[in-house]
Amino acid sequence: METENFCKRLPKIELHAHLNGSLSAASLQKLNCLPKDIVKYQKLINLLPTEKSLEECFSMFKMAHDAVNNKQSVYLATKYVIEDFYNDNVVYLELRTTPRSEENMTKVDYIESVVKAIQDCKESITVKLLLSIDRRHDLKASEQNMELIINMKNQYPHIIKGVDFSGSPLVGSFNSNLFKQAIDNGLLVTLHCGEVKNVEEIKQILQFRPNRIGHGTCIHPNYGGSEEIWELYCTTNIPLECCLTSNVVCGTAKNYETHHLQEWIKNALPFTLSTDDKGVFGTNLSKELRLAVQHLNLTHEDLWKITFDSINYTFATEEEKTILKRILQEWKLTNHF
Ligand code: 6MZ
Repeated sequence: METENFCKRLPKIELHAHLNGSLSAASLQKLNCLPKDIVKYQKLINLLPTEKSLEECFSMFKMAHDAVNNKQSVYLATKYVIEDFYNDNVVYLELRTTPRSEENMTKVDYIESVVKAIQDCKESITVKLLLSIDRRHDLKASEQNMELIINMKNQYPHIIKGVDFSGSPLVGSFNSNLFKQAIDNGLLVTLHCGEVKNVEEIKQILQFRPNRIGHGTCIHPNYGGSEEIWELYCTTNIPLECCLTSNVVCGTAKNYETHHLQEWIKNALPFTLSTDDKGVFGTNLSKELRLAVQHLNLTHEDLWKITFDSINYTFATEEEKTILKRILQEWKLTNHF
């Protein structure tokens, strides 16, 4: 089977997707996003990677936030994003989003609209929700958000599975006590870690031992980290959510060939391939897998194994994991690769 076809048809696992960054231009159009904003969005997607910076990428989220600002649009946005992943043969999706209040919508309304769209999802795809704590918020606001997240998790324990720590890595700081509360209340934790150089914070995050980390760009000494934090990371066995295109487009990785994932591959460390913000970065999971074959010399067998192993890193139940493993095994048998 040729690579494009293989990557498209493989039943895939997506563990790092931000809801509002995952909206395609077509979905934004359906959500009545202003035409001038859509043009800007598409132009940004088409710029050469080096022309963009992390800050420019972050300005893109405002467009989606302006269009997704009431219960109905949050519901629809979630549905569109799930449909896109389903159409790309993603069988298990962890969607993450930052609870947001707007003029006619409380944070509870926001979360409930996302949950409802997940519950109403008819396609054969399993979707779980992770709620994000934004780095921009101060400790008091983050504590209030964490309290809300814990309350909502208690209401929807089969859907809300975890907490994420995200937002511009250029602001804010990590607070371990805050996330300890999440763990104490039965939530799993994934933390954006080392998207930019910040040895001290990376050390704090690794010592906290989250269930997964996102990006991990600047941990290895050759990529702006240090021997100490790399060695620490290697002892933890924490799976990395790797977002190739996001890192290249944001300029935090120079290119695909020299991407820091090479260190994970070389040292047989656990990782999963993800899209991050497929709308903003004009990608999808099939494409991310293809890029790993093209630029990082992974084989089809490697992709199958990475996907299969990713099942163990999900926040799904053991029963759900068993079903997903069966899907992958059956697919391998029927496709003889
Ligand atoms: C860190 C990111 C991100 O939450 O409104 N977000 N945080 N690093 C990244 N790498 C590029 N990409 C997205 O989705 C958009 C929000 O996700 C976070 C940012 O806080 C952004 O505002 P939601 O659904």
